[in-house]
Amino acid sequence: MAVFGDDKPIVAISTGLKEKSALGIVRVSGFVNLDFLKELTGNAKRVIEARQAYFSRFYNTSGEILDEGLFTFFQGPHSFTGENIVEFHLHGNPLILQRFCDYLVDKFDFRLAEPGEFSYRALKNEKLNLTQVEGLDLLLNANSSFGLSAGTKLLNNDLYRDYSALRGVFLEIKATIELLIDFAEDVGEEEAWAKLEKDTKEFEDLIEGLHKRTSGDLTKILSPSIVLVGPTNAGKSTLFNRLVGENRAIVSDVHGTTRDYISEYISINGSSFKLIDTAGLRETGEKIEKEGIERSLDVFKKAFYKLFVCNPFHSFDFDYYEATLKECDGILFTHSDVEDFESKVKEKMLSMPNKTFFKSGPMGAVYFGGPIGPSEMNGPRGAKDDGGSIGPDKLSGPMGAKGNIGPIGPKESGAPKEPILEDVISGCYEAILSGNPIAIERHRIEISAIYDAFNEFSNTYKKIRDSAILSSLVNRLGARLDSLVGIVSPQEVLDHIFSNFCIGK
Ligand SMILES: Nc1nc2c(ncn2[C@@H]2O[C@H](COP(=O)(O)OP(=O)(O)OP(=O)(O)O)[C@@H](O)[C@H]2O)c(=O)[nH]1
Ligand SMILES: [Mg+2]
Repeated sequence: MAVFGDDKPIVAISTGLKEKSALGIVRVSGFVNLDFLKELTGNAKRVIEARQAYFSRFYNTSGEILDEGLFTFFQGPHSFTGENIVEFHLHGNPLILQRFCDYLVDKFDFRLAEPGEFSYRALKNEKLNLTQVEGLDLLLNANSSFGLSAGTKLLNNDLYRDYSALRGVFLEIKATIELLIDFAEDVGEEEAWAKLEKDTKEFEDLIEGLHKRTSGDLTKILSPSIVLVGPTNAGKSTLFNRLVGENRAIVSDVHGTTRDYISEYISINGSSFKLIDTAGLRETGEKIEKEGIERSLDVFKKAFYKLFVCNPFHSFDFDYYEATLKECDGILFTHSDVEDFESKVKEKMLSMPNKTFFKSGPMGAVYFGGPIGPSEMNGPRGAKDDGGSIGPDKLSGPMGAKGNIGPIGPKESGAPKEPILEDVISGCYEAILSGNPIAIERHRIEISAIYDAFNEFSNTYKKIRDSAILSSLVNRLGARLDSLVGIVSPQEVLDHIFSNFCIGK
């Protein structure tokens, strides 16, 4: 493996490179002895024990103080990389940290680390396996709580254990087939076929379990987005601002106010979602608006939860919105503070597909929703069948900022219970997470390939009991397994994995 050039000692800022903060960490790895550290601390005789934090000043050659802070020595192989490491906890101004790194490079035999080079050395020195490195990558780049926990699990070898179990059964299958080739005429042949049958069944159960966990769109799982679409002037940006808790999007009564889509992260029931406000959809000949609409439809297609927002008082051409309405997950009506809202909503619903319907409170301030039953628009509609406009008095208070969307009326108002928007969304999200999806694209591809290779093996095995043919199929299966477990890691796989890493990791 030679993703990174040489084994020279490396140095990097391991905390953020741009933001000023109270503390920053510089990490060095791969040095032979602690002479540089003794010189840096201005104490050639100091005793430095591993895994002890020491406070010190750090000096340059002219005796000027570079900074002061803590340092800890980790003696290889008992370190993250498996090499000798020192971590310096310095003041978090990136200028201080950069000057410190530059000094180590100029004065001692260090070079600046490439992104991911510490992790690469950990892999090379078998301190981490490939799935752990991938877990680390997931953890550091996660945009959702699921990504965080999936990354942590990978780091803790959860999946690796499953893969190893699969490979263990595979090795049994392979050994039996080799035995069958070598001792075809032996008396033990029948037992060998029986063992093969048992192991094949075990492998099948394991790979099917893993294969099920590769279903679903990974982008939606790792970076779930909620997109607000709908006609111009529907109140999308008003709702967006309420949900993010600030006046992020421009709101106006001019049709086509939002051009480029904008997004912010919000937290719903503990999970993070990217909320996207989009350009209102309408027929237009205006070039920029048209481009904005195309982009809106593009993010709409990729979104995890697609909410169609509309003003029930607007008349709109259903043919134009038909596809979007069909594809959306829920429909939300705004302008509940305007007289006659309920009858307008009922009227509109007659021409809409049967989706989960929600209503916002005045100016998107509060909202509640819930599926509206089969007919009339079918069946009881809960709170609002009593008619009348929805006022804040009947609902709960205004929606909060990030992490505090809702709570929504019915629960607190004593009105009949209706599902609320955030509950519906987090319910959908939990449903896709309940299958414990595998969060690494490479693993998904390998598992699918193993699944196919196994099916080919298994179908052949059921038809003909020819150990030579089975042997070649089993070898193909083995190659994919080795690649999944990381026993064989082609250069481009490593390049791809490490290209995601940041400097200092
Ligand atoms: N009365 C009332 N007015 C609302 C409500 N929601 C939005 N509005 C008003 O409707 C107008 C359009 O609101 P926006 O949020 O800009 O609508 P939009 O869907 O983002 O519009 P585009 O960006 O043009 O697609 C603004 O004047 C809002 O103040 C509501 O619930 N009640
Ligand atoms: Mg808008």
